[in-house]
Parts: sequence; structure tokens; C-alpha cells
Amino acid sequence: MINKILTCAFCVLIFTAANAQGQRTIKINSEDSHDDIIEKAALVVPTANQYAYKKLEFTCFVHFGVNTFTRKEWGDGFEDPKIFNLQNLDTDQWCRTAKEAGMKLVMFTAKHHDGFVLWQSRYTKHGVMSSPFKDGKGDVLKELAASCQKYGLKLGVYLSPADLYQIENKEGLYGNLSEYTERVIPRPIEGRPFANKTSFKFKVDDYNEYVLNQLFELLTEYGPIHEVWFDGAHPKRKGDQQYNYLAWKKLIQTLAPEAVIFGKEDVRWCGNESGATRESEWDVVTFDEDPHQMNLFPDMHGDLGSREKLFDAKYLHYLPAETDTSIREGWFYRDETDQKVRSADDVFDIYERSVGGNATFLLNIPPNREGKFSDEDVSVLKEVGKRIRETYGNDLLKNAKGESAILDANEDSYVLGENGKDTFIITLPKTITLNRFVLQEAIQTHGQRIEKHALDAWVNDKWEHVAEGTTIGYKKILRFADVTANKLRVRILKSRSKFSLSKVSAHYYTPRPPQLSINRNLNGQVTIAPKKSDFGWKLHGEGFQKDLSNDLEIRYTTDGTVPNKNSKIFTNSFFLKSGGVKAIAFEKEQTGSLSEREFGLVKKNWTVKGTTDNKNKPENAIDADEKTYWNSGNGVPELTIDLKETKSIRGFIYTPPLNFKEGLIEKGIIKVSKNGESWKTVQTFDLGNLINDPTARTIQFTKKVKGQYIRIEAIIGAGGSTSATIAEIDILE
Ligand code: FUL
Repeated sequence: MINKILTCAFCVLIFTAANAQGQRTIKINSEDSHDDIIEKAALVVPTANQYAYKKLEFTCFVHFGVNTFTRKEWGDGFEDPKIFNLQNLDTDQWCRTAKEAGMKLVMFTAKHHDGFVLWQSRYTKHGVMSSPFKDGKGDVLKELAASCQKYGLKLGVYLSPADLYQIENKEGLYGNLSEYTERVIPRPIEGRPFANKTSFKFKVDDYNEYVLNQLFELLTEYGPIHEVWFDGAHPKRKGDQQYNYLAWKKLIQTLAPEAVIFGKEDVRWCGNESGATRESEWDVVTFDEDPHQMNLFPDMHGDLGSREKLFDAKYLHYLPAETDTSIREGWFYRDETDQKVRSADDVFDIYERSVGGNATFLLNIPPNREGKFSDEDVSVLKEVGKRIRETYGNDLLKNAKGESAILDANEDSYVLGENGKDTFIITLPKTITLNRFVLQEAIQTHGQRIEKHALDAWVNDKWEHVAEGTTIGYKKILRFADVTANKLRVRILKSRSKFSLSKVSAHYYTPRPPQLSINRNLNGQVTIAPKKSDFGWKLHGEGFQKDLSNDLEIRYTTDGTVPNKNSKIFTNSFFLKSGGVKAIAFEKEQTGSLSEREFGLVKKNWTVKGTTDNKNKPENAIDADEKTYWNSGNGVPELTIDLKETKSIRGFIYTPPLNFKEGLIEKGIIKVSKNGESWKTVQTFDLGNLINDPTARTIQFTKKVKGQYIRIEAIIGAGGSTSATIAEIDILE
């Protein structure tokens, strides 16, 4: 059917999903020309599961476990299960909040790298069964599964392949060099029969059997599972342990036929943990071998789907992106005071860039030690949900005239058109003001084909260029400054084969007062200004500021209270010895989101000592400029700071450089001295692997210490690095 359509010179036809063609993986043959390869790429389509997954759009990650109680990012497997002293658990509150935010699935860390399991597994005692939580009878996943059902959310499970408990304990199964023999999954356990009588035989070793048994429990005893998440990160490995992913996959596909598998051949990591999406996010990517036979899936970076990339491929494969990041600094909950929470502006911006950039957005909300999402996180999520509904729940093209297949609500209707030739004019009964435009391809039948597109508006009796983009795929959100018109034109400028378009819609986002950024220079002078973001209102030559009226006011406090309309107005920079600043922009009736920043002591007179790589000197760590950094080079990875007077210190802030990945401190030790000669260890600290999310981290000491000299020693560097790197150190009084 598709071939027939491709042969017509010019056609705009309407089809339904019944015409579905194409395959998820297509082999490239050595005799294929570049044109053949492009035609093949146009035929790569998602599976039904992948398409259902794309439609989820916004999903909720939940990192919860022993780290919630130890305040660490990565546990080490030595945690005593007794620390999981969960007194209250409110999974209904998690799901209610996720639902209000517009999320459609909850992905739960059933087992993180530390190996502690949050369900009643038959195959280990290292988990909730040995904790005080409901006297060892609690099952967090069971409660969550029930709440998901109640709120109509899908459920996903994160099962970390890395398992520190199984590495570190004497009887641990990870890397124990056991023999590969035929094993029956699930292994029967007396007194704990399974209701599901399916069984499997696999030739595997002890650790793979452990993973398979646990997957069996997760996929048969908690209702339908829609995504299984395999993390590629490994704090530690042992005994050259291999993963028999092909066996895991067989079991998953049998027991959870609706699930997609993350980190393997169904869904890929977007490549960062800070919420970024590529400008051209291709779902059709390349492999050198058949992805269906692969056991190991390396992370994918850079350009994944341009024409040039395809020409070198052996296989073309449908593999959509998932953009994951956390609402808080770090994946696990630490505290209410120092662990910062992203603002609604920030989350909404990431939502528009990821969901509107052809990726699924997986936002982590780590529950606190009360077993709830914290109030601040909840209010951000509610606000984001409100903005999504207000903006995207109202299609301004409702009464428009034009190609009905792209204006109607039927997701299975679409038009097929020809590059550059077919344009779509949409006429409205009266003018509308818009600043967002959404386009969707019929990926379920025609895959992702569009490479370049543009939007014009009829203004002052001529077509004015409004916005343009590259790929579309499942969804593209174009963002631009306000345009008022009663006629719009969509142009598809380049595509692979005939393009398909299934839906366009126009929206208006009510601009909010800007998010603020608070900075302080070396002399302690604080400035507050609208935060610069990469979202520019470029197209009509207006700056971000100009979108706001002159009524904008920035108000701030330094006493910990949230600024209101009576708080001090920021006009000129002011001196701050140390402490926190909170600021909000107000504009007419609108209140912007809260920005806050904690500042340590003024660093003007400090001196510093440390070895260097000869380029990035120690002074860079205390120059109040996060763009410069210190690196210890081949010397001792430690930095000594002289504060020039004795201070009572309650903690410090470590800021890593944004774009230099060597020497990020994963674990360190902090010492203090009164005279610079005799040193006292204050404590060791754990920052986890900061490579994917190099944001500032605050360490609070268990009690205040006095001293004039501070020494920071790196014990473990992220990614095995042996040097130490610091962009800024702040000492908290
Ligand atoms: C990373 C892990 O190391 C983090 O702890 C977190 O789970 C994140 C989602 O993936 O690779």
C-alpha cells in the first residue's frame, strides 16, 4: 500500500491505522544506495508497545530506598536494613500528585544499586522484610501498585543490574564465579507459591538466576507492568559478572507483554541527566549488529539519526528517547533546607523541550523520610500540571478550516504529502494570539520522516515567518513570541520519502514573571536578575525582558521568609556577609516562582593551596566564579583553604565545573585546623557520580566545628578519576 502511495507524484491522502506497514528494524544491504537507505529509514515504525509508550509523554520517576534514610546518592551495600524505618507511607499522595501534574506512569526503584529490595522478595533478606517498616511485613511496591490502579496510572519497575549487597556480602551472588547451568525460573520457595504457573528454563549463573527470579516476582505479582528500567550505571563490579540480557528479555516479553524495556532495544537514554533533548531527536537510529540479538547496549551520544549517520549503518531500528532528570538536586531525598527543588518554570520548560522535542519526559520526585512527596515538590508539580492543562488543553484551531485530517481529534487520520510542494493553510473565523504551535507525524504507520519544517502567519497582508524546526516525530512544540493572525501556514521543507502529518494545534502560554538568578561577587555584593535561559524569544527580535511589561518588580528577603509584595525591592546590589537570599519577580497580578540561594562566607581575603595541572589553579576554587575551576593534576588531590580568621562552620557547598568531567569528587574527607598544622577530621562525605548532573551539592556537618583552615581531600573520583576538581567551594557559617 505504501509503495503505491509513494509512486503518486502529488497526493494528499487520508488513511487510517488499518494501512499500517513498515517494520521496527530494517537491515541495510551492501548494495543499497543512499536513496535506498533513506527509503528504508522511512519505513521504520514503532511497535504497538513503543507507540503506547510515546503517548505517555510525561512520566514520574520515584527514587526511594535506604539512601532516603542515609542521605546518600549511592549506597554501598553495607546498609543495615533497620535504617529503613519508614513509619508512614502515602503512595496515594505520590499518585495523586503525579496525576495532577499530568504524568501517566510511575517508574519505581524496586532495587537501586545498593541491592536493598522494596518488595517482599522470596530471594533475599536484604530489603523491607528485614526492616522495621510494618514489622518487616511492608511492601512498598504493593502499596504503589494499588495507588497506581486507583489513580489510573501505569506502573514501571527499575531493577538495578548493579547490586552492591550481592557484591559485598560473603554469600553474595554477583560475580561469585558460579557455573552456568540450566535453572528453572522461578526457583520454587517452600511456603511461597506463585499464582502464575508459567516457568522458564535458562542456562545461567547464580546472579542472572537471581535477577530472573526477581523479575518473575515483579512482573507477576504487582499487576501489569508497562516499563522495565535497566540502569547502565555501576558504582562497582566484581568477578567479570556478565548479564544474560537475552534471557531477561525472554522472561519480560512473556510475563509483561505490554512493557517496553529501557536501556536496551525498546527505549534509549537521551544521554544526560539534566533534562536536555537534542535539536533533532531521531527515533530511527543505527546499529552495527542486529539489536534483537544484542546483550550489551552502550549509551548513545551525539548525532544518532542524520542522513550521514544512516549511510554508515548496518541496521536501522526504532528506538525512542527518554529524557530523565530530578526535581531535586540528586536522585534521592536528603532534606528540606539545602537540597534545592527545581522551579515550576524550569520543569515546564523541560517538559516543553522534551515532550515537544520528541522525547518522553521522566521526572524524578524522591519521597521524603515520611514516605511522602515534600510540600515544595508537590506545589511545583501542581503548578506544572496547571500550566500544561491551561496551555495545551486549549486548541486555538478548534474552529479552524483546513485539512481536516490534521485538525481533527482522530489520531489515526493523517495526510501524506510531498516535500516543499504541499503546504497547509489553516484559516480561522477570527484572529487568535498564539505563541506555541504543535505538530505531530503519523509515526504509528509512517515512522519519523520530517527533517525540516516551518510555520508562517498572515500578518499585514503577507506571510510572515514565525518559527521553524528540524525533526517532528511523535510531537514537536514550536515556541515563539506572541503572534496575532487569522491565517497560518505549515510548510514541510524536507523529509524522507512522503511525509505524514497527523495533527497540528495552536496554543497560548500566559507568560509568567521570569525565574530569577541570584549571584554574589568576591566582595560579597549580591545581584538579582532574570535568569538567562537557552529559550530565546528571537524570532521577532524581542528580548525576553520585552515580553514583560514595565510593572516588573523583584522583591527579596534575607531572613528565610518567602518574599511577598511588601518585601524589599531589589534595585542595586547589596552586601551579604553570609546566609540565604530568596527572591520573587512580581508583575501586575502575576507572581513568579521562588528563587533562592545560600551563600557561604565572603571569600575576598582567603588564600588557598593545592597542586595543579598547571592550567587550573587553586585560586579558581575560591574566586566566586563558577566558570573557572581548580584541578589538582597529578599531585595530591586535596585543597587547603585559609579563611584568615577562626570561624564556626556548619558545612560547605561543593560546586563542580559544568563542562569538565575529570576529578569530580565522588567521595571525600573534610578536615579542619586552628593553626594549619594539626588537623582534625570533620567527616567523610559522599556526592555520588556527578558526571551526568554536575550541580552544586551542600554537605551539612553533623555538628558545628571551629577552625581557620579547611582541607578537602578526594578519596574517590567519579569515573575512576585520580585528580580533584572544584569550580567553587563555599563555607557555611
Ligand atoms: C543513574 C544512577 O546511578 C542514579 O543513581 C539514578 O538512578 C539515575 C536515574 O541513573 O545512572
